Order: sequence, then structure tokens, then C-alpha cells
Amino acid sequence: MVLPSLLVTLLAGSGSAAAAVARPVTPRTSNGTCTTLLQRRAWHTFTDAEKRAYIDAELCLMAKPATLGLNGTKNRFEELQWTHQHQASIVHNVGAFLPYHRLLMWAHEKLLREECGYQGAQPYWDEVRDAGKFSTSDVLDPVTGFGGNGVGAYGCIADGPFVNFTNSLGPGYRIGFEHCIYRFVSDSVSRRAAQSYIDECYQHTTFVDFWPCAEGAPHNGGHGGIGGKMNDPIASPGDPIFYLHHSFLDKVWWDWQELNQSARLMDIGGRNKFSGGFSGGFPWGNGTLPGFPGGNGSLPGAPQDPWRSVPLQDMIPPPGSPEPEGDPGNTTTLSHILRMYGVVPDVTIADVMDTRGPLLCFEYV
Ligand SMILES: *[C@@H]1O[C@H](CO)[C@@H](O)[C@H](O)[C@H]1NC(C)=O
Ligand SMILES: *[C@@H]1O[C@H](CO)[C@@H](O)[C@H](O)[C@H]1NC(C)=O
Ligand SMILES: *[C@@H]1O[C@H](CO)[C@@H](O)[C@H](O)[C@H]1NC(C)=O
Ligand SMILES: *[C@@H]1O[C@H](CO)[C@@H](O)[C@H](O)[C@H]1NC(C)=O
Ligand SMILES: *[C@@H]1O[C@H](CO)[C@@H](O)[C@H](O)[C@H]1NC(C)=O
Ligand SMILES: *[C@@H]1O[C@H](CO)[C@@H](O)[C@H](O)[C@H]1NC(C)=O
Ligand SMILES: *[C@@H]1O[C@H](CO)[C@@H](O)[C@H](O)[C@H]1NC(C)=O
Ligand SMILES: [Cu+2]
Repeated sequence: MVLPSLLVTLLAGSGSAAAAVARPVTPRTSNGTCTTLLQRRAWHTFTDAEKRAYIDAELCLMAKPATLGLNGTKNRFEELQWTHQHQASIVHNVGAFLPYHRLLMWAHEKLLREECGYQGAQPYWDEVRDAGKFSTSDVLDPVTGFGGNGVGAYGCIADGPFVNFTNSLGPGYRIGFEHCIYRFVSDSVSRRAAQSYIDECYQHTTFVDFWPCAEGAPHNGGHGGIGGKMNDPIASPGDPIFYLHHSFLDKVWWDWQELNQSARLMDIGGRNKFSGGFSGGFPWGNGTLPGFPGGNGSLPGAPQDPWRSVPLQDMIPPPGSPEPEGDPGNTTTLSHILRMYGVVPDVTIADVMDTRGPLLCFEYV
């Protein structure tokens, strides 16, 4: 008997690396170029070989010289990070938070694939699975993952593939201060990644109500649960776990959109500007980091985290920091411009609303 071809595809694909790559789709738009959706899967479903391929590509990005002249960047990995550091004040606590981070994940995936030979899709970390026990996650595996918790006063990572990486961006807005990837893993903070918090966000039926909820516990659980570099709201993309975490958060948004596509695929809103800033608002901010004499700005961090105190000036957007662009008023709209400073072309929020649209062309499975 001859199996229907769809079934053959499913059988052949299940559990193999082939399933990671692509599935043909019907284009949604008349001029769209999205004919093959990349399928983003959870990290824990990756085979060891798939994990190795992803990490090797990340190491490749970290080793590739910077090309864009973005101040302080040494390599392509930091160029992605720079777009986040430079725009931190206009891509957090605002309506553009989820759209900008969706674009950043996509740009990262694109660079891995186009410049570092990666053939898979961007993985996400199923943090719900590890909520309350991040320290045991396979993401932190020293051999097949991103290396474990930090050690010593500064929490520098001591094993794994990224142990020798030095980062030039951060803490905060600082540029040119070479430092390790540092972590202060907290299982208790990681409880915020629990499904109950996500379900709470899914009670909200409009984007303006949904995004602040998503930016709360589901977002902060991953940042605070890993801690250290990941807990720096400005320079956190210096820890490659950032990309697994924000892909998880992007999936939280995507799942919410999927629950009611007709109402939510183009639903956007929220404020464009947030007056709060990053300094002064966090607990544990009164320590002084050796090497940061007089440090009095505060990053969120565990009480033992010496990085939590940095010079206040490094926590305030420097002169020349960008302002939101493209909206008619103070509310975030589909015409809001998302800037990527040459890493990938600038686009508008409209371009990133539908992950199956011509620009992004991916889905979560
Ligand atoms: C083609 O795509 C562009 C950019 O996504 C869009 O602005 C335009 O409306 C599309 N045209 C048609 C006919 O769909
Ligand atoms: C890190 O550098 C040390 C010293 O050069 C080297 O022995 C080690 O293999 C490197 N580790 C990785 C993961 O690159
Ligand atoms: C680059 O960053 C350094 C360190 O913060 C700063 O002193 C310098 O003015 C910056 N250069 C430009 C062109 O912005
Ligand atoms: C989708 O949202 C619209 C507008 O809020 C609502 O009328 C409709 O009932 C929703 N559909 C589903 C399946 O929840
Ligand atoms: C912060 O300052 C208070 C008062 O001086 C002190 O009791 C506390 O231990 C300090 N906390 C840290 C983390 O340094
Ligand atoms: C922090 O340091 C700056 C610069 O030295 C100083 O102007 C400011 O008053 C300090 N703030 C606090 C709260 O100590
Ligand atoms: C936008 O915000 C500014 C600063 O808060 C305010 O002065 C202005 O009136 C607002 N504009 C609109 C159209 O709401
Ligand atoms: Cu961010």
C-alpha cells in the first residue's frame, strides 16, 4: 500500500534533524516570499548534534570581526547586542518591546544561517519545563549546553563553550570594558517562568493589556533566573542564553496571537516612551564593585552580585540615544520603525506582527 505523501513526510520528519529545517506553506500574500517556514523547536528536543551545530554557529558569530563600525563592537555577535544596548530605553517597558525582540531573534537566526553555516532554526528554551529548577536545566549543560552557573565573586562562567568569550558591551551602557560572561543562577527567581504566570497573561485579550504582563514574570523569570549578564536590562544579549530566552518569550506572544489570529495578528499598542529608566529602580543597589569606584547605579542582581552596582552614568542613556520614530503620536502603531543599524534592514512593526509573513517566515512547533 502507498502512504499518502503528507504522512510519509511526517513519518520521515519525526524525531530527525530534517524536522528542524522547513515545511512548505502556501504563501499568504500576493507578493510574499514566504514559501518555506522555518520551524523553531525547543532546545530540549534538539539532538546532541543539533545542539552542537547551533553552538558552533554561535561561536562562529563571536569570532567574526565586526563590520558596521558600531562603537565598541569587536564581532558580529556584539553587533546584534549593540542594537539592544543602544536602544534599551526605547525597546523596554513600551509597546515595541515584543516586536523589537522578535526582530532581534530573527536577525540572530539569519546571521547564524547566512554567515555561519547553521542549517536549523533558532531554538527556544521551554522555560516552563525548568521553572523553579533552572540550575538543573540542560541549557546549562557544560558539554551539550551553554555552560553552567558562574563562580567566584564576579560569577564568571567556568565551563562550557563560551568560557573564553570576552564581551566589550556593558554593564549597562558602558563600552570597551572587557568582561566575562557572568551568571548568578537563582532557582527561586526562575519560578516566574511557571505556566501559571503565562496563563495569567492569556487572560488579557488585547495587546495593550497583554504585553506588560508578558514583560513581567514570563520575561523577568528567565533574566533573573540566570542572573548576572542576563540580568542587565541594557547589555543582556552578551550571554548567548539571551537568544533562547527571548525566543521563548516570543513564543509566548506567538501562542497568544494563535489563540485568536483574526483579532490579534495585527493588534499593537502601548506607550512609546517610558520615563522610568533603568537606574534606581532595582533592589540591592548599594554595593560598590571593585573596578567601579563610586558605583551607585544599580543593575538587578542577587545580593552577592558585585556587578549590581555600576557608575550611575552607565545606567543612563548617553547623549545621542535614539527616540521612537514612525508613529503619529505617543502610542505604538504598526508604522513604528524598528532600527537594526545595518545588522539587518530596518523595518516597521507591521513587518514583524505575523511570523508567517514575507519577512520573518517562521513558526513555533
Ligand atoms: C507587498 O509587500 C509590501 C511590503 O511587505 C507591502 O507594503 C505591500 O502592500 C505588498 N503588496 C501587495 C500587493 O500585497
Ligand atoms: C579556553 O582557553 C583555554 C586556555 O587557552 C583553553 O585551554 C581552552 O580549551 C579554551 N576553552 C574553550 C571552550 O574554548
Ligand atoms: C565610543 O565609546 C567611547 C566609550 O564610551 C566614547 O568615549 C566615545 O566617545 C564613543 N565614540 C563615539 C564616536 O560615539
Ligand atoms: C476573537 O476576538 C474577537 C474580537 O475580540 C472576538 O469577537 C472573537 O469572539 C474572538 N474569537 C475567539 C475564537 O475567541
Ligand atoms: C545596603 O546598605 C544598607 C545600609 O547601609 C546595608 O545594611 C546593606 O547591607 C547594604 N546592602 C548591600 C547589598 O550592600
Ligand atoms: C551617584 O554618583 C553621581 C556621580 O558621582 C552623583 O552625582 C550622585 O549624587 C550619586 N547618587 C547617589 C544616590 O549617591
Ligand atoms: C506626547 O507626550 C508628550 C510628553 O509626555 C506630551 O507633551 C504630548 O502632549 C503627547 N502628545 C500626544 C499627541 O499625546
Ligand atoms: Cu531586552
